[in-house]
Amino acid sequence: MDSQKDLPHVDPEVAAIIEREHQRQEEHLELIASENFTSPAVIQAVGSVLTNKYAEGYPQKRYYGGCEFVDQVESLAIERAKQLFHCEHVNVQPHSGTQANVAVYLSCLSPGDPILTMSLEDGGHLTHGYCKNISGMLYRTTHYGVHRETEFIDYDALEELAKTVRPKLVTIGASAYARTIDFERVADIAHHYGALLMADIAHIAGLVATGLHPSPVPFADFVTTTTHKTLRGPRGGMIMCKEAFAKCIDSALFPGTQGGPLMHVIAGKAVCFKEALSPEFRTYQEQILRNTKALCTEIQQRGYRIVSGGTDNHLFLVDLRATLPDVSGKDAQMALEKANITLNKNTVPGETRSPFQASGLRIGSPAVTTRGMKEPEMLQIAEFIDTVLRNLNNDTIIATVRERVIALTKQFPLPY
Ligand code: DSN
Repeated sequence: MDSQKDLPHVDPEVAAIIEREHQRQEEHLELIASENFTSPAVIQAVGSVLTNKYAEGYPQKRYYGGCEFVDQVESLAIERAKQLFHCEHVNVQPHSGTQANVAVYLSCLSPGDPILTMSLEDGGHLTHGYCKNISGMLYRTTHYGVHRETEFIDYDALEELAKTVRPKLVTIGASAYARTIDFERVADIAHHYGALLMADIAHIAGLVATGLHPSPVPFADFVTTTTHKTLRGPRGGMIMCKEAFAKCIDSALFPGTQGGPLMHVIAGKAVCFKEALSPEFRTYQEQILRNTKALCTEIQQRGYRIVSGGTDNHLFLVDLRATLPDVSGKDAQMALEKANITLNKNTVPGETRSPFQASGLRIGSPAVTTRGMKEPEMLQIAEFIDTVLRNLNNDTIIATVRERVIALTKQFPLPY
Protein backbone atom coordinates (compact mmCIF):
# COMPACT_ATOMS: atom_id res chain seq x y z
CA MET A 1 0.00 0.00 0.00
CA ASP A 2 1.13 3.55 -0.76
CA SER A 3 2.63 4.77 2.52
CA GLN A 4 0.85 8.11 2.02
CA LYS A 5 -2.35 6.15 2.58
CA ASP A 6 -1.16 4.53 5.80
CA LEU A 7 -2.99 5.35 9.00
CA PRO A 8 -0.19 7.52 10.50
CA HIS A 9 -0.32 9.74 7.41
CA VAL A 10 -4.07 9.82 6.99
CA ASP A 11 -4.97 10.23 10.64
CA PRO A 12 -2.02 10.76 12.94
CA GLU A 13 -4.32 11.41 15.92
CA VAL A 14 -5.98 7.98 15.72
CA ALA A 15 -2.64 6.33 14.92
CA ALA A 16 -1.11 7.88 18.02
CA ILE A 17 -3.98 6.74 20.24
CA ILE A 18 -3.65 3.18 18.91
CA GLU A 19 0.09 3.30 19.57
CA ARG A 20 -0.49 4.48 23.14
CA GLU A 21 -2.99 1.66 23.68
CA HIS A 22 -0.43 -0.78 22.24
CA GLN A 23 2.11 0.47 24.75
CA ARG A 24 -0.42 0.21 27.59
CA GLN A 25 -1.07 -3.41 26.67
CA GLU A 26 2.70 -4.07 26.52
CA GLU A 27 3.45 -2.53 29.89
CA HIS A 28 0.48 -3.60 31.97
CA LEU A 29 -0.27 -6.93 33.57
CA GLU A 30 -3.67 -7.78 32.13
CA LEU A 31 -5.67 -9.70 34.72
CA ILE A 32 -9.20 -8.94 33.49
CA ALA A 33 -10.59 -12.46 33.26
CA SER A 34 -12.53 -11.78 30.07
CA GLU A 35 -9.66 -10.25 28.07
CA ASN A 36 -6.90 -11.87 26.07
CA PHE A 37 -4.34 -11.16 23.34
CA THR A 38 -5.48 -12.60 20.06
CA SER A 39 -2.91 -13.86 17.55
CA PRO A 40 -1.39 -11.69 14.79
CA ALA A 41 -3.12 -14.02 12.28
CA VAL A 42 -6.54 -13.22 13.78
CA ILE A 43 -5.77 -9.50 13.76
CA GLN A 44 -4.76 -9.75 10.10
CA ALA A 45 -8.04 -11.44 9.19
CA VAL A 46 -10.04 -8.84 11.14
CA GLY A 47 -8.13 -6.01 9.48
CA SER A 48 -8.76 -7.41 5.98
CA VAL A 49 -10.79 -6.33 2.92
CA LEU A 50 -13.63 -8.55 4.13
CA THR A 51 -14.77 -5.53 6.15
CA ASN A 52 -15.97 -4.06 2.84
CA LYS A 53 -18.55 -6.74 2.13
CA TYR A 54 -22.26 -6.84 2.92
CA ALA A 55 -23.62 -10.39 3.20
CA GLU A 56 -27.07 -10.41 4.78
CA GLY A 57 -28.30 -13.98 4.94
CA TYR A 58 -26.32 -17.19 5.23
CA PRO A 59 -23.88 -19.02 2.90
CA GLN A 60 -25.53 -19.75 -0.47
CA LYS A 61 -28.62 -17.79 0.68
CA ARG A 62 -27.54 -14.15 0.52
CA TYR A 63 -29.45 -11.06 -0.43
CA TYR A 64 -26.55 -9.37 -2.27
CA GLY A 65 -24.24 -10.48 -5.05
CA GLY A 66 -20.48 -10.96 -4.78
CA CYS A 67 -20.66 -13.30 -1.80
CA GLU A 68 -18.65 -16.19 -3.26
CA PHE A 69 -15.64 -15.72 -1.00
CA VAL A 70 -17.39 -14.60 2.16
CA ASP A 71 -19.57 -17.71 1.76
CA GLN A 72 -16.39 -19.78 1.79
CA VAL A 73 -15.02 -18.12 4.90
CA GLU A 74 -18.31 -18.39 6.83
CA SER A 75 -18.69 -22.06 5.86
CA LEU A 76 -15.13 -22.71 7.03
CA ALA A 77 -15.83 -21.00 10.36
CA ILE A 78 -18.99 -23.09 10.79
CA GLU A 79 -17.27 -26.39 9.99
CA ARG A 80 -14.36 -25.65 12.32
CA ALA A 81 -16.68 -24.57 15.16
CA LYS A 82 -18.63 -27.83 14.77
CA GLN A 83 -15.40 -29.81 14.93
CA LEU A 84 -14.23 -27.87 17.97
CA PHE A 85 -17.38 -28.12 20.06
CA HIS A 86 -19.00 -31.24 18.53
CA CYS A 87 -22.29 -29.43 18.06
CA GLU A 88 -25.07 -30.03 15.57
CA HIS A 89 -25.65 -26.48 14.36
CA VAL A 90 -23.65 -23.25 14.64
CA ASN A 91 -24.36 -19.63 13.87
CA VAL A 92 -21.13 -17.61 13.76
CA GLN A 93 -22.74 -14.25 12.99
CA PRO A 94 -23.51 -12.75 16.44
CA HIS A 95 -21.57 -9.52 16.86
CA SER A 96 -21.18 -10.24 20.58
CA GLY A 97 -22.21 -12.54 23.40
CA THR A 98 -25.11 -10.22 24.17
CA GLN A 99 -26.39 -10.48 20.59
CA ALA A 100 -26.10 -14.27 20.83
CA ASN A 101 -28.12 -14.42 24.05
CA VAL A 102 -30.78 -12.01 22.82
CA ALA A 103 -31.24 -14.08 19.65
CA VAL A 104 -31.74 -17.23 21.73
CA TYR A 105 -34.41 -15.45 23.80
CA LEU A 106 -36.15 -14.20 20.68
CA SER A 107 -36.10 -17.70 19.19
CA CYS A 108 -37.94 -19.41 22.04
CA LEU A 109 -39.63 -16.85 24.32
CA SER A 110 -42.48 -14.37 24.10
CA PRO A 111 -42.51 -11.17 26.17
CA GLY A 112 -43.68 -11.94 29.70
CA ASP A 113 -42.49 -15.55 29.67
CA PRO A 114 -40.84 -16.79 32.87
CA ILE A 115 -37.08 -17.41 32.84
CA LEU A 116 -34.82 -18.74 35.59
CA THR A 117 -31.27 -17.40 35.55
CA MET A 118 -28.21 -16.83 37.73
CA SER A 119 -28.18 -13.44 39.47
CA LEU A 120 -25.59 -10.84 38.53
CA GLU A 121 -24.46 -10.42 42.17
CA ASP A 122 -23.64 -14.10 42.39
CA GLY A 123 -21.65 -14.15 39.15
CA GLY A 124 -24.23 -14.14 36.36
CA HIS A 125 -24.32 -11.73 33.42
CA LEU A 126 -26.32 -8.62 32.54
CA THR A 127 -28.06 -10.49 29.73
CA HIS A 128 -29.25 -13.16 32.16
CA GLY A 129 -32.33 -11.21 33.20
CA TYR A 130 -30.77 -8.15 34.87
CA CYS A 131 -33.57 -5.63 35.44
CA LYS A 132 -31.94 -2.89 33.35
CA ASN A 133 -31.10 -5.22 30.45
CA ILE A 134 -33.59 -6.10 27.71
CA SER A 135 -33.64 -9.67 29.06
CA GLY A 136 -34.90 -8.47 32.44
CA MET A 137 -37.33 -5.97 30.88
CA LEU A 138 -39.00 -8.37 28.44
CA TYR A 139 -39.14 -11.58 30.45
CA ARG A 140 -40.39 -12.45 33.93
CA THR A 141 -37.12 -13.24 35.62
CA THR A 142 -36.43 -15.31 38.72
CA HIS A 143 -32.83 -15.60 39.88
CA TYR A 144 -30.95 -18.42 41.50
CA GLY A 145 -27.47 -17.98 42.89
CA VAL A 146 -24.72 -19.49 44.97
CA HIS A 147 -25.12 -21.20 48.35
CA ARG A 148 -24.41 -18.61 51.05
CA GLU A 149 -21.96 -20.89 52.86
CA THR A 150 -20.20 -22.87 50.14
CA GLU A 151 -20.48 -20.15 47.48
CA PHE A 152 -20.93 -22.91 44.89
CA ILE A 153 -24.04 -22.75 42.66
CA ASP A 154 -26.97 -23.89 44.78
CA TYR A 155 -28.40 -26.56 42.47
CA ASP A 156 -31.00 -27.68 45.06
CA ALA A 157 -32.37 -24.14 45.35
CA LEU A 158 -32.32 -23.89 41.54
CA GLU A 159 -34.47 -27.02 41.37
CA GLU A 160 -36.91 -25.71 43.98
CA LEU A 161 -37.30 -22.50 41.97
CA ALA A 162 -37.79 -24.44 38.73
CA LYS A 163 -40.55 -26.41 40.46
CA THR A 164 -42.43 -23.28 41.57
CA VAL A 165 -41.68 -20.84 38.74
CA ARG A 166 -42.04 -23.33 35.85
CA PRO A 167 -39.73 -21.28 33.63
CA LYS A 168 -39.84 -21.58 29.88
CA LEU A 169 -36.07 -21.16 29.74
CA VAL A 170 -33.30 -21.76 32.26
CA THR A 171 -29.90 -20.17 31.71
CA ILE A 172 -26.65 -21.39 33.20
CA GLY A 173 -23.25 -19.76 32.80
CA ALA A 174 -21.39 -16.96 34.50
CA SER A 175 -19.05 -14.00 34.26
CA ALA A 176 -17.65 -14.27 37.76
CA TYR A 177 -17.82 -17.84 39.00
CA ALA A 178 -14.68 -19.85 39.69
CA ARG A 179 -16.08 -23.36 39.96
CA THR A 180 -16.85 -26.17 37.54
CA ILE A 181 -20.46 -25.98 36.38
CA ASP A 182 -22.59 -29.13 36.36
CA PHE A 183 -24.36 -28.57 33.05
CA GLU A 184 -25.84 -32.06 32.99
CA ARG A 185 -27.57 -31.55 36.31
CA VAL A 186 -29.04 -28.19 35.30
CA ALA A 187 -30.23 -29.68 31.98
CA ASP A 188 -31.95 -32.50 33.89
CA ILE A 189 -33.69 -29.97 36.14
CA ALA A 190 -34.72 -27.69 33.25
CA HIS A 191 -36.03 -30.50 31.10
CA HIS A 192 -37.79 -32.23 34.00
CA TYR A 193 -39.84 -29.07 34.59
CA GLY A 194 -40.52 -28.48 30.91
CA ALA A 195 -38.00 -25.71 30.31
CA LEU A 196 -35.38 -25.30 27.61
CA LEU A 197 -31.77 -24.75 28.66
CA MET A 198 -29.33 -22.12 27.41
CA ALA A 199 -25.73 -22.51 28.56
CA ASP A 200 -23.61 -19.38 28.21
CA ILE A 201 -19.97 -20.50 28.10
CA ALA A 202 -18.47 -17.14 27.10
CA HIS A 203 -15.86 -17.22 29.86
CA ILE A 204 -14.89 -20.88 29.75
CA ALA A 205 -15.17 -21.59 26.00
CA GLY A 206 -11.44 -22.32 25.64
CA LEU A 207 -11.55 -24.78 28.51
CA VAL A 208 -14.66 -26.45 27.10
CA ALA A 209 -13.17 -26.65 23.59
CA THR A 210 -10.14 -28.50 24.93
CA GLY A 211 -12.04 -30.83 27.25
CA LEU A 212 -10.73 -29.17 30.41
CA HIS A 213 -14.22 -28.19 31.53
CA PRO A 214 -17.26 -30.45 30.93
CA SER A 215 -19.15 -29.37 27.81
CA PRO A 216 -22.81 -28.39 27.92
CA VAL A 217 -23.22 -29.22 24.23
CA PRO A 218 -24.67 -32.73 24.74
CA PHE A 219 -27.19 -31.47 27.32
CA ALA A 220 -28.23 -27.88 26.56
CA ASP A 221 -30.68 -26.88 23.83
CA PHE A 222 -28.65 -23.73 23.14
CA VAL A 223 -25.04 -22.90 23.91
CA THR A 224 -23.82 -19.35 23.46
CA THR A 225 -20.32 -17.96 23.73
CA THR A 226 -18.06 -15.09 22.90
CA THR A 227 -14.94 -15.80 20.87
CA HIS A 228 -12.48 -13.43 22.51
CA LYS A 229 -12.10 -14.57 26.11
CA THR A 230 -10.39 -17.90 26.88
CA LEU A 231 -11.04 -18.83 23.24
CA ARG A 232 -8.60 -16.04 22.27
CA GLY A 233 -10.20 -15.06 18.97
CA PRO A 234 -11.63 -11.78 17.67
CA ARG A 235 -14.32 -9.95 19.63
CA GLY A 236 -17.61 -11.60 18.74
CA GLY A 237 -20.25 -14.17 19.60
CA MET A 238 -21.57 -17.52 18.46
CA ILE A 239 -24.62 -19.73 19.02
CA MET A 240 -24.62 -23.51 18.99
CA CYS A 241 -27.84 -25.50 19.11
CA LYS A 242 -29.52 -28.78 18.37
CA GLU A 243 -30.48 -29.22 14.71
CA ALA A 244 -34.15 -28.96 15.71
CA PHE A 245 -33.62 -25.29 16.66
CA ALA A 246 -31.34 -24.39 13.73
CA LYS A 247 -33.96 -22.57 11.65
CA CYS A 248 -35.43 -20.53 14.47
CA ILE A 249 -31.99 -19.56 15.81
CA ASP A 250 -30.81 -18.45 12.38
CA SER A 251 -33.86 -16.34 11.75
CA ALA A 252 -33.84 -14.89 15.28
CA LEU A 253 -30.30 -13.69 14.59
CA PHE A 254 -30.92 -12.51 11.04
CA PRO A 255 -33.26 -10.80 10.33
CA GLY A 256 -34.51 -10.95 13.93
CA THR A 257 -31.86 -8.98 15.74
CA GLN A 258 -29.00 -8.22 13.34
CA GLY A 259 -28.46 -7.00 9.80
CA GLY A 260 -25.28 -7.58 7.82
CA PRO A 261 -22.75 -9.89 9.46
CA LEU A 262 -19.18 -8.68 10.09
CA MET A 263 -17.40 -10.89 7.55
CA HIS A 264 -13.91 -9.74 8.59
CA VAL A 265 -14.69 -10.82 12.16
CA ILE A 266 -16.14 -14.13 10.94
CA ALA A 267 -12.83 -14.71 9.11
CA GLY A 268 -11.06 -13.99 12.41
CA LYS A 269 -13.33 -16.53 14.12
CA ALA A 270 -12.39 -19.15 11.48
CA VAL A 271 -8.69 -18.54 12.21
CA CYS A 272 -9.34 -18.69 15.96
CA PHE A 273 -11.13 -22.05 15.64
CA LYS A 274 -8.22 -23.46 13.60
CA GLU A 275 -5.80 -22.33 16.30
CA ALA A 276 -8.06 -23.76 19.02
CA LEU A 277 -8.05 -27.16 17.30
CA SER A 278 -4.25 -27.40 17.63
CA PRO A 279 -2.48 -29.35 20.40
CA GLU A 280 -0.70 -26.12 21.46
CA PHE A 281 -4.03 -24.59 22.36
CA ARG A 282 -4.76 -27.36 24.83
CA THR A 283 -1.30 -26.83 26.36
CA TYR A 284 -2.17 -23.14 26.67
CA GLN A 285 -5.47 -23.89 28.42
CA GLU A 286 -3.73 -26.31 30.81
CA GLN A 287 -1.27 -23.55 31.68
CA ILE A 288 -4.18 -21.14 32.34
CA LEU A 289 -5.49 -23.61 34.92
CA ARG A 290 -2.08 -24.02 36.57
CA ASN A 291 -1.43 -20.27 36.58
CA THR A 292 -4.82 -19.40 38.04
CA LYS A 293 -4.39 -21.95 40.82
CA ALA A 294 -0.87 -20.72 41.58
CA LEU A 295 -1.95 -17.07 41.70
CA CYS A 296 -5.06 -17.85 43.74
CA THR A 297 -3.18 -20.00 46.27
CA GLU A 298 -0.47 -17.39 46.76
CA ILE A 299 -3.02 -14.60 47.28
CA GLN A 300 -4.86 -16.85 49.74
CA GLN A 301 -1.63 -17.57 51.62
CA ARG A 302 -1.04 -13.86 51.89
CA GLY A 303 -4.20 -13.65 54.00
CA TYR A 304 -7.03 -12.89 51.59
CA ARG A 305 -10.38 -14.64 51.51
CA ILE A 306 -11.12 -16.26 48.18
CA VAL A 307 -14.80 -16.64 47.30
CA SER A 308 -15.73 -20.37 47.46
CA GLY A 309 -12.24 -21.06 48.80
CA GLY A 310 -10.49 -21.53 45.46
CA THR A 311 -10.80 -21.97 41.72
CA ASP A 312 -11.37 -24.66 39.10
CA ASN A 313 -11.08 -22.43 36.04
CA HIS A 314 -9.40 -19.31 34.64
CA LEU A 315 -10.45 -16.85 37.34
CA PHE A 316 -11.07 -16.33 41.03
CA LEU A 317 -12.68 -13.71 43.23
CA VAL A 318 -11.02 -12.03 46.20
CA ASP A 319 -13.33 -10.83 48.97
CA LEU A 320 -11.47 -7.85 50.45
CA ARG A 321 -13.83 -7.47 53.41
CA ALA A 322 -12.14 -10.06 55.59
CA THR A 323 -8.61 -8.65 55.31
CA LEU A 324 -9.05 -5.00 54.38
CA PRO A 325 -12.59 -4.04 55.43
CA ASP A 326 -12.09 -0.35 54.65
CA VAL A 327 -10.84 -0.94 51.12
CA SER A 328 -13.52 -1.15 48.42
CA GLY A 329 -13.03 -3.01 45.17
CA LYS A 330 -13.01 0.36 43.44
CA ASP A 331 -10.18 1.72 45.63
CA ALA A 332 -8.19 -1.45 45.06
CA GLN A 333 -8.73 -1.41 41.29
CA MET A 334 -7.62 2.22 41.07
CA ALA A 335 -4.48 1.70 43.16
CA LEU A 336 -3.51 -1.40 41.17
CA GLU A 337 -4.04 0.51 37.94
CA LYS A 338 -1.40 3.01 39.14
CA ALA A 339 0.98 0.06 39.41
CA ASN A 340 0.14 -1.06 35.82
CA ILE A 341 -1.93 -4.00 37.07
CA THR A 342 -5.29 -4.10 35.29
CA LEU A 343 -8.23 -5.98 36.76
CA ASN A 344 -11.80 -5.22 37.76
CA LYS A 345 -13.66 -4.67 40.97
CA ASN A 346 -16.45 -7.19 41.42
CA THR A 347 -19.37 -7.73 43.72
CA VAL A 348 -19.05 -10.75 45.98
CA PRO A 349 -21.84 -13.06 47.19
CA GLY A 350 -23.72 -11.28 50.00
CA GLU A 351 -22.36 -7.94 48.78
CA THR A 352 -22.81 -5.02 51.17
CA ARG A 353 -21.49 -2.19 48.96
CA SER A 354 -23.01 -0.77 45.76
CA PRO A 355 -21.85 -2.40 42.49
CA PHE A 356 -19.91 0.82 41.74
CA GLN A 357 -17.82 0.34 44.89
CA ALA A 358 -18.02 -3.46 45.35
CA SER A 359 -16.05 -5.45 47.92
CA GLY A 360 -14.19 -7.82 45.66
CA LEU A 361 -11.72 -8.19 42.85
CA ARG A 362 -12.00 -10.56 39.89
CA ILE A 363 -8.64 -11.90 38.76
CA GLY A 364 -8.00 -14.02 35.67
CA SER A 365 -4.89 -15.44 34.03
CA PRO A 366 -5.78 -16.01 30.31
CA ALA A 367 -3.98 -12.89 29.03
CA VAL A 368 -0.78 -13.19 31.09
CA THR A 369 -0.67 -16.89 30.16
CA THR A 370 -0.82 -15.95 26.48
CA ARG A 371 2.28 -13.80 27.07
CA GLY A 372 4.09 -16.95 28.22
CA MET A 373 4.04 -16.36 31.96
CA LYS A 374 4.03 -19.41 34.21
CA GLU A 375 3.79 -20.27 37.91
CA PRO A 376 6.94 -18.35 39.05
CA GLU A 377 5.55 -15.16 37.49
CA MET A 378 2.19 -15.78 39.21
CA LEU A 379 3.97 -15.74 42.57
CA GLN A 380 5.54 -12.40 41.67
CA ILE A 381 2.18 -11.00 40.55
CA ALA A 382 0.59 -12.07 43.85
CA GLU A 383 3.34 -10.23 45.70
CA PHE A 384 2.81 -7.10 43.58
CA ILE A 385 -0.95 -7.15 44.26
CA ASP A 386 -0.48 -7.71 47.99
CA THR A 387 2.08 -4.91 48.26
CA VAL A 388 -0.22 -2.43 46.52
CA LEU A 389 -3.30 -3.42 48.52
CA ARG A 390 -1.47 -3.01 51.81
CA ASN A 391 0.03 0.34 50.76
CA LEU A 392 -2.92 1.88 49.02
CA ASN A 393 -2.00 5.46 49.87
CA ASN A 394 1.75 5.16 49.49
CA ASP A 395 2.57 6.42 45.99
CA THR A 396 6.29 5.73 46.44
CA ILE A 397 5.75 2.04 47.09
CA ILE A 398 3.18 1.84 44.28
CA ALA A 399 5.67 3.46 41.88
CA THR A 400 8.27 0.85 42.84
CA VAL A 401 5.81 -1.94 42.09
CA ARG A 402 5.03 -0.28 38.77
CA GLU A 403 8.72 -0.36 37.80
CA ARG A 404 8.87 -4.05 38.69
CA VAL A 405 5.70 -4.74 36.67
CA ILE A 406 7.16 -3.01 33.61
CA ALA A 407 10.40 -4.99 33.99
CA LEU A 408 8.38 -8.23 34.12
CA THR A 409 6.27 -7.35 31.06
CA LYS A 410 9.44 -6.61 29.07
CA GLN A 411 10.48 -10.25 29.53
CA PHE A 412 7.20 -11.36 27.90
CA PRO A 413 6.58 -9.08 24.91
CA LEU A 414 3.38 -9.12 22.88
CA PRO A 415 3.67 -10.63 19.40
CA TYR A 416 2.75 -7.42 17.58
N1 DSN B 1 -17.66 -7.89 30.10
C1 DSN B 1 -17.61 -9.33 30.21
C2 DSN B 1 -16.83 -9.77 31.40
O1 DSN B 1 -15.93 -9.07 31.79
O2 DSN B 1 -17.08 -10.83 31.94
C3 DSN B 1 -18.93 -9.95 30.19
O3 DSN B 1 -19.66 -9.46 29.13
